[in-house]
Amino acid sequence: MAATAIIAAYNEEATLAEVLTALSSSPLIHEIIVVSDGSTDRTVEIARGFDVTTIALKENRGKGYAMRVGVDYASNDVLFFVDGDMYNVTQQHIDDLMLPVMNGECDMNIGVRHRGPVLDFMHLKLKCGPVLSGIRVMRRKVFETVPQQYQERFKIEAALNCFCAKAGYRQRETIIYNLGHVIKESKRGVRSGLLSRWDMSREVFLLLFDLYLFETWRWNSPQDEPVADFDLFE
Ligand SMILES: Nc1nc2c(ncn2[C@@H]2O[C@H](COP(=O)(O)OP(=O)(O)OP(=O)(O)O)[C@@H](O)[C@H]2O)c(=O)[nH]1
Ligand SMILES: [Mg+2]
Repeated sequence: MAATAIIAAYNEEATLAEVLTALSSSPLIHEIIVVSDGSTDRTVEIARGFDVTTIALKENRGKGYAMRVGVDYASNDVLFFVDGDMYNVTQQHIDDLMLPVMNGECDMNIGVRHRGPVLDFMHLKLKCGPVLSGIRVMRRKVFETVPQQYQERFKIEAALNCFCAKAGYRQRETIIYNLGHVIKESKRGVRSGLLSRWDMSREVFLLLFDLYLFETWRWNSPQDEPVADFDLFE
């Protein structure tokens, strides 16, 4: 099975090169697509320095939309979504995430950063809170089960978990050790980072009611969205 790595990146100039270096060295990854989500820093320039497809959205459209654009351009059945703000990405991390899907053991494998034995146990075994990590590998059919109205901003991960389960596809979580990432408060400053974290948390919290209680997708058909304007560098 061939695989495409998709990085939806919004102003990730500090870490993107390291992520792309690691992905480019993996024999499991056959294509890499960077979707710059209206970045205003050097994200596009950095991506263009690698042998990858770069899609530069002219306006910021949110993470889920950027991922969807990446999926539309991907040529392969296995999709590896990677956040652009990680560091210390090793070949072992990539193998641990990719191989269960490539070997047909599951349809979606979510990479969960190790946070100590107690927190890992509460999160993954006792199911305290949703698993919202953005680093995940899946078959294309899993992404396509998500109704379009949930393929937006930070809704996408919670929606993938929900619709993957509803469709009966097999989902797995894999703990990843020693993977660093830069949090919003460091990237954007404390005030703006905290505001953005609040927005993201509120969006996901409200969404969980919709997904598991109100199920509004059953009667609300998606609105037509304006198609994003972008530059494509292949
Ligand atoms: N914040 C944000 N991230 C985006 C957007 N579009 C794409 N992304 C990318 O989505 C990934 C995750 O975004 P983050 O803001 O780091 O969210 P997070 O990792 O859940 O939260 P942190 O704990 O702050 O790291 C990164 O690779 C971003 O570059 C956007 O509009 N806003
Ligand atoms: Mg992050």
